[in-house]
Amino acid sequence: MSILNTEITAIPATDPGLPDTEELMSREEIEALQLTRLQQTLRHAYDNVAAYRELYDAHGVGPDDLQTLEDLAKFPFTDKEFLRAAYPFKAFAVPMEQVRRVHASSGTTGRPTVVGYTDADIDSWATLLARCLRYSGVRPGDLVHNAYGYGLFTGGLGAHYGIEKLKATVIPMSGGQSEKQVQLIQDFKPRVILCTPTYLLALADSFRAAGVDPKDTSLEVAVLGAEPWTDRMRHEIEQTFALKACDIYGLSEVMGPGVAGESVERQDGSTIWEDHFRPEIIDPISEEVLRTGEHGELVFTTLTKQALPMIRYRTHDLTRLLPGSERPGHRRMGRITGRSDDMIILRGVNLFPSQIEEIALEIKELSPHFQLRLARPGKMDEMTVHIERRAETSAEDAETAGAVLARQIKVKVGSSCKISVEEPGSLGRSSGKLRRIYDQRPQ
Ligand code: DLL
Repeated sequence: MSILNTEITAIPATDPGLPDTEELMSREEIEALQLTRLQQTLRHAYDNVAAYRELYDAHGVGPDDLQTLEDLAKFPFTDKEFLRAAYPFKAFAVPMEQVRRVHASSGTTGRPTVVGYTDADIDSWATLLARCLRYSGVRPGDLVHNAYGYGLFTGGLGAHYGIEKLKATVIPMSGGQSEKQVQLIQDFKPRVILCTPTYLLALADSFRAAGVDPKDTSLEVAVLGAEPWTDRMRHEIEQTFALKACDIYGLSEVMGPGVAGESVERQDGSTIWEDHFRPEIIDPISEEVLRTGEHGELVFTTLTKQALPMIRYRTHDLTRLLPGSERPGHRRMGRITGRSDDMIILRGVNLFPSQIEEIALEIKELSPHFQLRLARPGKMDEMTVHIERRAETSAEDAETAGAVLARQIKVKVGSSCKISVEEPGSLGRSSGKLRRIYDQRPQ
């Protein structure tokens, strides 16, 4: 078996509060490293996973066909179906006794996708998570309230190991029990919180219900991800809590949280850790590889994973690549504007919940709590935006604001929709990923 990950264990155990060697590499160094690691990964996958061997043999390609980074385009894509067909463990490239942990994505339909990690995989995941946290302003010694869900979801345990690796102190709270969260945050006084952006807003409500202004908590840094959020939502969260909010991105199939993280100094999009992942952006229809800066679907190839190498994995996340900034060797990603499977097609117009979020948050009478309900009462599809008014806004003013929202959606997105202004706190909250779309149209 080819052994990946050797370089990772060779990283000197430097001060966890300082950038590591690979983080600081130049673009040339990163690309040289990527080429070697890609060749190793392809060989490892081909030799040890029957599904890869069959896929590549059918396409007439093999590990030796990759001589340059551009040669990656010769290889076929993989997706959730590739993993589902290998359910539960057939995509693993190491013997089961070397798999130290599994996680699984819930998946709304069908079988979950199962992912696995060797000892070295867990170690590099923790290293990358620690890197993200430090980059987002967390320091060794900080008290970190981890409200990502523990369990099969990668958020809780993924972040947990990273917090420990950074030599910070973890409060393994998990999601839910908002009153308890509020109490522990007041009693323990963590400087940092990790959770989904919408859950942090739900916690703001719980603080207010407990008679505490969220601005008065000990929280100074929030590292938020696992669901799409906009810069307006960042602004809303930062104002509500008087803290700095940074993005963290990842997906189970590729590792979990920590594939990319955001610099607290710049807050200019998440930096993809390209020593471990080679990103591509493709046109989701033609599957053609697009250039840096062009919008399309994000595709990842893992470069160091032993248990579950993923090659050209289609994430369905829509975004673009941007040049590196704070870490020039590693490119950044723009905000995820949506997932190709979350796109609403309303009477021929494509729209994403993030567009509605962006527009709604410009209207001060309306809150960031909304749901999109789709129905087909007659021949035509209809969308109703159910949105809570802000507590300090009167019902009458909120109705006027609702009409403004409908007009803005028409102008900016091109769709007519109905608005239903709801009472504060009446729409459901989620302790993890929030569901925004409720599609009641007949299939
Ligand atoms: O959500 C891993 C994670 C946990 C990331 C905690 C960040 C923090 P999955 O459950 O496999 O893994 O879901 C992955 O969530 O393909 C995106 O659609 C979405 N997603 C994750 N992070 C972000 C983000 C975790 N920062 C899917 N912005 C991904 C937008 C995100 N979408």
